[in-house]
Amino acid sequence: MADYRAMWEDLGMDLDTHDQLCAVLPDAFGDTYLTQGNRPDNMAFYDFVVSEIHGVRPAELIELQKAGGKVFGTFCVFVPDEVVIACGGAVTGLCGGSQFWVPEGEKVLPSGICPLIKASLGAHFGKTCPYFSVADIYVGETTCDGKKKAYEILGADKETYVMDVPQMKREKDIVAWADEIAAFARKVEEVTGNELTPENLAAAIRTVNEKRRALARVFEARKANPAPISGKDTLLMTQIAFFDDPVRCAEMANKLADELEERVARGEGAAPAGTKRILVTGTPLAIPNWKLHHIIETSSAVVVCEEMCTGTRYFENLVDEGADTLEGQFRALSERYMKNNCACFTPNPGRIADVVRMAKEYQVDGVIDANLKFCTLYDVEKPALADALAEEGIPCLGLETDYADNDAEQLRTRIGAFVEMLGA
Ligand code: BJ8
Repeated sequence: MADYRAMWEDLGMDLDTHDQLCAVLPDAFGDTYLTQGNRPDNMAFYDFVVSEIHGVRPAELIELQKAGGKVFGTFCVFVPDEVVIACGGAVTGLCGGSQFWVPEGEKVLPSGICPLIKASLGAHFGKTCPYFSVADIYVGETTCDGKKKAYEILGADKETYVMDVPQMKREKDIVAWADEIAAFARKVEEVTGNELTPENLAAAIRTVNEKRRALARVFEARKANPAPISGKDTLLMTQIAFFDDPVRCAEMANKLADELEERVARGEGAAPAGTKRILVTGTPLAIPNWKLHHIIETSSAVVVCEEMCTGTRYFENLVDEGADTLEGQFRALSERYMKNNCACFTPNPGRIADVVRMAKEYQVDGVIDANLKFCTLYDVEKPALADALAEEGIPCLGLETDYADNDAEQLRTRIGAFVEMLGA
């Protein structure tokens, strides 16, 4: 990695503690990623981004700020990037995916809260993540109790705007979410100093739709058997999409998709034909949480789909591009975002239907339903999902894990037995 110490110092980061994080990441990435065989050539871009993860993109965001732009840090796929982009701002994902940040988070949160929330607050308060430091404002959302309350703690330290996500999917909820997007738009105008117009919002909607189409092409290629790319590599592409410039993200994903389509035409796989195909569903896998995929893919299986926010929920469903008034565009945004089947909704039959549909489309041999410890929302949905899959004759393994490595061997044993059972 190039030398970014001066930049990190200017951002007010804790350099000594941050050095400890920088010291372990290259080995973790090398052991998990660079040991894979037959990777697509276009993964070189994503490998480079990881090698510079705390340098190159934060430096770009600082350049944007020098030119008068603002950076919005987000924690959930419900926040409509389109509104920020339309006003000349940038969006960066902030969900913490490393155990490194958890102890710092536990200083301000109870320990019985999900590791994603603890790691996110730990990254903020420990001053060891440049994305938290560079953000001008955080944007939270009322999806789960843990996050809702954590935003109060974050908000006492840095401006945090919270969007009120409806908990049901009735017509009045879609109207309410459109109103909430309109209120967010006023906040974005205030922060950026730029006016939101039907023209700049239409352009931003097209930009983000292009990114969704590009990511969808990569996933489409994974439906082929043998799978042309590993789950680990696809997960990395998706994780980086949360940080990257949306135009570049689409360009790089399209290049990767071109290569994968050629592989599919040649019948070339990242794993040999006959490798057991797994769909993973559940809570998001924020970077650098690669534990589950790594265990699955070193247990004679390949992950071919993620039904999660670091997966299909991030790109499925486009925003209708036909509206030409802000009111119509807010409605179109609301309709698209409200199609997300997060477990925060009640009832939430759409997620179960999605998993069953995708299990067939991606020709999977089995489903792994994995949630982060203390995530009640996804935990409660487990039995209903397992029943629906059983009715279709699709094997399902339910797991609960966190960011620490101390359950890795136990997970390996359970996943290994599951994969072996798929072959029996
Ligand atoms: S739309 S999945 S990104 S809320 S794992 S913090 S739910 S206790 S991350 Fe999520 Fe938005 Fe939903 Fe997606 Fe809470 Fe559960 Fe933790 Fe979670």
